Amino acid sequence: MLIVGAGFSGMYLINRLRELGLSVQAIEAGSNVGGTWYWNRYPGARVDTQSIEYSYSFDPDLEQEWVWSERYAPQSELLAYASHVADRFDLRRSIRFHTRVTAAHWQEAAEHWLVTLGSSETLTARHFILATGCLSVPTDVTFPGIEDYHGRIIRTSSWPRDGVDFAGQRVGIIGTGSSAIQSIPEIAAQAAHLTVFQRTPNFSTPAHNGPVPEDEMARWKADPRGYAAASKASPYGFQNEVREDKFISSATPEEIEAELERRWQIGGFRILSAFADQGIDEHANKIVADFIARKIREQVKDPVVADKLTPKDHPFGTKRPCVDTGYYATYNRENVSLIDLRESPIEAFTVKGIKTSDTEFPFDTVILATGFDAMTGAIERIDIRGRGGRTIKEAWAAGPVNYLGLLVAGFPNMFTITGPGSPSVLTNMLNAIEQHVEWVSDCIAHLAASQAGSVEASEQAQHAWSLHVDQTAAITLMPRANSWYMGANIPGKPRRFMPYAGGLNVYTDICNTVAAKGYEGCIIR
Ligand code: FAD
Ligand code: N01
Repeated sequence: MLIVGAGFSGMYLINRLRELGLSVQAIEAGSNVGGTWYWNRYPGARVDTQSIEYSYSFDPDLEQEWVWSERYAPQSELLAYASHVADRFDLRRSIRFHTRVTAAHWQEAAEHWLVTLGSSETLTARHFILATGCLSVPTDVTFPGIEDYHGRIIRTSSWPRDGVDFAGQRVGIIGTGSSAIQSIPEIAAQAAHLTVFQRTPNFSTPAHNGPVPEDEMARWKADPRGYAAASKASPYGFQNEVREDKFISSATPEEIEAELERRWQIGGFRILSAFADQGIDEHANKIVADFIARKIREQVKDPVVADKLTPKDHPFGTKRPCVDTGYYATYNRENVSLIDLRESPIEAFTVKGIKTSDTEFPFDTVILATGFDAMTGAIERIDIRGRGGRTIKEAWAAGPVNYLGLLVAGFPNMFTITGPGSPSVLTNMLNAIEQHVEWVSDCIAHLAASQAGSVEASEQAQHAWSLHVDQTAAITLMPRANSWYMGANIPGKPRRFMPYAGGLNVYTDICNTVAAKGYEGCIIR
């Protein structure tokens, strides 16, 4: 059993598969567990899903012994949690760190995978499980002249482990996604000057971080199992007061305003599910977007800057919304400036800094908060070859296709955890991970019990599922944005809405039904 990755997916897989009595080996490129929380150490990095929900719930004792200090835990605490879980379940003895999986070739006769580590070492494994993360490979964005720049360049996604002292520095940051929106207020508070290079503004709502709210904590304490179950049984994998019965089209302006304001005051993602039609109806969505635009104007003193920070090219929720602590107010600081790259694009890096079409900016440090080759990036960077030597890149040339986001036709005994075609990044990932790990483990146990050598998706099941994923996305406004969900942030990447937009609850029911029907749609030999 070979697992690639030792983030929260790989860690739970090790534990679960060991419980089945299977021999497990995980391979991790980093030097420790934690995945996302091991790599992304930029200032301000924290979850934007409430920590009491963004936790494992497979072990009641673990649940009780770990107490989160804040509603949205910081990266350091998330990494400490990952480390605690690794110690508690003795996971590290099954993980080989500092090692990258570079290739995996299915061996037809032997019915196993031949897996290459680094440049030459090989291992064999009957099952090959990709727990490689949806947001683990940074984009390889580059700029002319970047190699001539004499200052320091740092990516948010591989932040130096010993931190960075920005005191007295002139700092530039490229990007205004979640990573930038979390780090900008913190860097601005330290640096002499911070220049933000924005190509496209994003919607961001306030975190209102602090201790876990008392009513929420009381509900969790009264029934932690029930609390976790309720999160898992919701479309987002966290409790967000999803209103499937309340429509903007039939509400009065006063009702809409009151509801949006109430949710804004709670903070986080709460405003994402205020009305059932905001994600599917352009007019309804515009009302929510206008409400947020007004909130941006209220926070930013300079109306020109506020206007530049207001998204106009995509409906709210169609790119992953950001959650911030003081992001917009940061632009009221004397030492922060916003450069709109639509008005003055970056032409090149120079020895001293960055040159746009009208100005040269000298910087001591430039931060690239330029995002990830999401969902397929880490998988396609491995030379994976299935039946007949067909590569995963060939199979996914027109965008990722698979069955349930878990199995790919022609790639036997290969599973993807929170891969494309599953709810994954549209949900609280901890719950999406637990659901996938449990389904995969049960499937492997089923194979063992029936003495079968392999499982893979049938072409028909894969086709039907991929069509369902496309059709579900098409009901929503999601495909309208140039988002990483669509692969639009990577030049040449096929445009296909990658996650499954049907909700974690609906998806879990489908997966359970498939399993109950003897893994319907799978070829088991
Ligand atoms: P990862 O944590 O990405 O771990 C994958 C691991 O696989 C990595 O350690 C990587 O080094 C390793 N790996 C990949 N390829 C190879 C290879 N070829 N060989 C060896 N090792 C390899 N989700 C939420 O639900 N809520 C949040 O608030 C949230 N916040 C986030 C904040 C940031 C900054 C980012 C980047 C993501 C966030 N996410 C959030 C998504 C987050 O990725 C998931 O919640 C979760 O941590 C994913 O766990 P994972 O184990 O599946 O993947
Ligand atoms: O990346 P992004 P991220 N020139 O892709 C810009 C999760 N996450 O790391 O939109 C100039 O969102 C790009 O501009 P544009 C979360 O799922 C969660 O911030 O392409 N700019 C954009 O502004 C999130 O969605 C948290 O026009 C360039 C930015 O870089 C996902 O990870 C925190 C450029 C990239 O934004 C990714 O977030 C962090 C170029 N050549 C991450 N190329 C939480 O809060 C790119 N950009 C929990």
